[in-house]
Parts: sequence; C-alpha cells; structure tokens
Amino acid sequence: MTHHSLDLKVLPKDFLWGVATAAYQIEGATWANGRGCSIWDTYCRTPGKVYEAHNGDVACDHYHRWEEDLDLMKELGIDSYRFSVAWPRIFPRGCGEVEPRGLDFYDRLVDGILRRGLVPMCTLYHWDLPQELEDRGGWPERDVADHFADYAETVLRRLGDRLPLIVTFNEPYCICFNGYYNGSQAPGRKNLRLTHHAAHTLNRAHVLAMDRIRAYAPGAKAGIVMNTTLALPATDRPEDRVAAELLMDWEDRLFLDPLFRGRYPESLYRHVPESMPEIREGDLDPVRGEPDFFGLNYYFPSYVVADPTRPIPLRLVDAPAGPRTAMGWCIVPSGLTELLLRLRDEYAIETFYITENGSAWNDVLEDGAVHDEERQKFLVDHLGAVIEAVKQGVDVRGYYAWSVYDNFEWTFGFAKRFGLYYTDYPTQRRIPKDSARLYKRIVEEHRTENLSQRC
Ligand code: IFM
Repeated sequence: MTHHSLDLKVLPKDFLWGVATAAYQIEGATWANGRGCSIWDTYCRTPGKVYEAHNGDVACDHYHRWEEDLDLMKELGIDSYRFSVAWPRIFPRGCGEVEPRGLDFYDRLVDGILRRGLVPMCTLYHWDLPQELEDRGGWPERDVADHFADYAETVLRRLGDRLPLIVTFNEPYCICFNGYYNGSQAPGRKNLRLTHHAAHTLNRAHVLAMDRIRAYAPGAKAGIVMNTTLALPATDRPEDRVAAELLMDWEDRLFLDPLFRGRYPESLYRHVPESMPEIREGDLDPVRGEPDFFGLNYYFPSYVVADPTRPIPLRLVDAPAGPRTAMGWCIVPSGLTELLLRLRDEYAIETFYITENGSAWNDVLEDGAVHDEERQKFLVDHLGAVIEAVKQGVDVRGYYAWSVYDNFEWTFGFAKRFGLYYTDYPTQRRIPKDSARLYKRIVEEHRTENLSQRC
C-alpha cells in the first residue's frame, strides 16, 4: 500500500471524511415503485450516445442493496455519505402527483445512514430531470425552477428534520453546458441561447430551493456544488490570459456571480448579448440564495488560448504532456489548492467541502485484489493539496471521495471505474481496492491524531 506523509493534524478535528454517489449512477431499479422516466433513461436509449448502449437500469443495484452498501461505508470508517435523491422517484412526471414509495425509499435510506452513525449529505439534483419536464422544454424553461422548488419542498417536508447537510445542485456547468451546449450528456441539445437560459433557470431554482430549505429544514446547512473550472492560459501571451479569465466568466461566473452578486458577468453581454436571459425582479437574490457552504468538485484544470474567430473568443487546448487518468484527464493536484484560494478570495467564501475528487484507472481484479497504485497516489496528492489550502487559511470542513464503488459513469457507461471498491457487475460484489484500505487508514490516523492532541 502506498506510503503517505500527509500532515493530517492540520485538518480540523471535526473534518468530515466521506464518499459520494449519485442516484442514477448506482441505484438501478429504474422502473420500480412508480419511478418516472428521466432524461438519462432516454439518453441511454438514444443510439450512439452512451458507450455500448449501457444504461442505469441495474447499475450497482443499490436500490435493493442499500443496507449492505451502508454497512460497507461503516466498515470503511468514514463519517459521512453524500447521496442524491432521484426527482423522478418523487414526482414521476416532474410535478403534480407525488409517488410516496419514492419518498419511503429515501426515508429508509436516511434512517439507515443515521443508524450507522454517519452524517447524510443530500443532493437534491444530480442530473436526472424527469423526462416530461424536458419534453416541455427542460432547464431552459423558466417554470422548471418552480417545479424544482416544489420537489425540494416535498423531499424536505419528509426528510428535512434529519438532514444536516443539503445541496441544491450538483455541477451546474455539466447540467447546462453538457446538456444544452455541447450535447455530450442528457438531454444532448446544442444551442448557446438554451444553455444560458438553462443557467438562468438553475440559478433561480437555487434561490427558490434555498427558501424552501430554510422553511422545511431550518436546522440544515445548505449549499451548492460546482465543478468550477480552473482555467489556465496555455501560454504566457497576454491574450491567452484574457481568454482564461473569459472562460471562467463563461463556465464559472455564469453561476458564481448570480449566486454571490446577483448578476451575470459583463463580458457575456459584450460578446453574446442575444443569448443572455431576461432577468426578472427577485430572480437572482444573493441574500436568499446565500449558501452556508460551497461544495467544490475538482478533477482537472482546463488550458485555454484566445481565438478571435469565435463568438466567445477562446478555445480549449490539450493539457501539456504529463500524467493522465483513464479518462484522459491531466493530473494537477496543485490546481485544487489554487482553486480554493481563488474562490475564497474572489467571493469571500467562508466554508468549503470538497464534495468530489477521485480518478478512473484501468483496474485489474487479480486474485480478489486490485492494486491501484495510481489511484492511491492521486488520493494522497489531492489530500495534500487540500491540506496546503487549509494551511493558507481556507476553511475546508470535509472531503468526499468519488466514488465509494465503481458505477455508471454517464456516457462512458460502466467502462470507467472511479471506485475505492471494485464493482464486479455480474455478481454485484464490492471488492476493496488498495485505495479503500489506504483511505480507511488515513481516516483512522486523522482520528488518532486528534485523540492524541486532546490527551
Ligand atoms: O461521475 C461523475 C459525477 O457524477 C459528477 N462529477 C464527476 C464524476 C466523474 O466524472
């Protein structure tokens, strides 16, 4: 097992060590107990969209195996489990009639998490928009925000008394840009105007949902999770520096500025005014929408050059030569420190969680073991980057590894493995990789460190 020399005592005593998942990626049972169809059910059935036409119908069968899965998390020694609620299990048609069996499932799940002494972090939206809402226009349509708020209220009326940590959205960038700009994820549309309108609905939905959270889960801390791009200029040329800033306006500040400042970046009105949404009174309210914490998902930075031929004059280029994961993503742990510092300084963010971080590798199961050296190194190096940010005064309260076990990696189907546990799909056995053992040891060492400091 990889050795580490992490300075764990730098982390707060009550630092939450966790793992994260999302409903469609693990649950399976997509037709069980009245669940409606989501945009991902549809996208997976659209020829050519998902690797070998894989889909989430069975996935990790977590819907039936959740008790064993929670036992596994307990055995891993973590403190907290970040999961998401599937909107189409609660409102099969997106709005209107509630499916009580959907609420019952998450009710049992939350009780099961608490019974094991784990802290639940609940994400309300991790990409599974009910298909009927997409058929009526999807996220670019203004009223989806109102339906989302009603869905949030329904979930919180049932679970709100037991949820200490609530997330409205996972990765607005992916929802809007992959869903409506480059079409690489569900619903697979490609239109700049729709993308910016989707962003506005989402930003407004966050504000509306925060009102409901305050009303129906008054004891909870609530926030949003973003995979904020760390945009780096590919060269030292001044125009590439400008392009990198512009990329952050487009992909990040499109969500961050409304959240913290109640407006959109001026550069977007300069370059693509016709694509920008109408803002009505009260849509973007940084007071009502103010998060208690910011969830950061970090995987890799983007490299940018200026490109005056494009409406937003920039272009992404390949990362410099260097190590890459099985996703082809470059590995830059220091980017995580840099991003935390930048976000804290630019938006005066007081409290962070790293709500996802992890890596996919071509794991080989041999004699019941997976010796995933690269994943262990990735884990240690990124935890080192978190520790460095904490040393520089950033308040990071927890780290959630993505993911507890291999699961449905969206357009890559089951071909990419991010888990600390290896999922043997034919038997649904979860087999600890060496990285799971390392993570467990790190968590234990941090606890021991705390105890010895108290003595
Ligand atoms: O699997 C995804 C997750 O759903 C959202 N964040 C990135 C992960 C790895 O691609």
